[in-house]
Amino acid sequence: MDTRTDDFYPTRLETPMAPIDRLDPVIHSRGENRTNGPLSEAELARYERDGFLVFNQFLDHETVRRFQEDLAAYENDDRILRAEGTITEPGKQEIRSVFGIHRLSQRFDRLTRDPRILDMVKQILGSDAYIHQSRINFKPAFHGKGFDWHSDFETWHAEDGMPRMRAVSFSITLTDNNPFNGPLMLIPGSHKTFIPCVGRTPEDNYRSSLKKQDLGVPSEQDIKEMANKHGIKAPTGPAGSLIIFECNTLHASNANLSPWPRSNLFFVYNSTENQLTEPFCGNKQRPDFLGNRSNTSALTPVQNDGWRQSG
Ligand code: 6CS
Ligand code: FE
Repeated sequence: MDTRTDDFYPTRLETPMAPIDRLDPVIHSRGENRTNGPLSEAELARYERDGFLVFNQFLDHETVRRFQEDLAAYENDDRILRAEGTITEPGKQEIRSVFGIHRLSQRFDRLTRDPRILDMVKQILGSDAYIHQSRINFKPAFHGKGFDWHSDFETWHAEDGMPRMRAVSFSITLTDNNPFNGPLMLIPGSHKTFIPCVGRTPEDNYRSSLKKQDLGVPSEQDIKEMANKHGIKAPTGPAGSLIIFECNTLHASNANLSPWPRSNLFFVYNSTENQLTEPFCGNKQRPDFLGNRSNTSALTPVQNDGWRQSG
């Protein structure tokens, strides 16, 4: 297949290609839109430099407890277990991820539209936004598997036709994340480089990639160079913490051999000015629960009283 002329981030190639510099801003808002928002200039500068930000205890204990109850109920809920977006661990019946969670639960849907979250999203993306993808990743105690190194943008570009780097993930921890239960690892500064990956994408790749990703993973050499240059960070903290990370930040997580489960919630916001096109890998579009195309108008805020820790 010929490379499209509007493809600024070529990937899934037959032969290796050198990493390329990011072409898009990291913070898309300017002037007053940049300064008038919940994120301070110091936080914005850190996000620009590292490609992520961490706020411990973003949600209050009571809210976290209610979400945890919802998660526990999902594990025995036939509607969830049979849902298209529910992915089980390789070779097991244990839940690994539930995609499209904001469509399954009103509580999660309201959280995606929390005014403070939306104000931060606007400050980062410089426009209105909609949910490109939402999910819960469960990592059960003792046998939860890990996630290989990748940039989410690489997949969303190749497999969903997301044209530019103008999306951001908000991850809220619903259990404590500690050094032993497979917390998210990130390479600070990696968001400034796009690493083209080798390998043609088979149709319906997601059926295997969501259990274990083989395509769209940078070479070990590329990861090593990035990590030697920038180091690796694995933020830990209590349940209810928030990690905001840029769509091109390289990340991974280890298996959970600890006796403590780890569950994190992810909402991916895409700019309304960065609507999906046809997938750049040339395949058919992925289902809506992975790359939402059916509801892409600007999210409107809803007040969630008592949802947040003060400060
Ligand atoms: O295919 C996707 O969209 C998903 N895959 C990975 C490994 N991370 C981002 C996203 O949830
Ligand atoms: Fe990811």
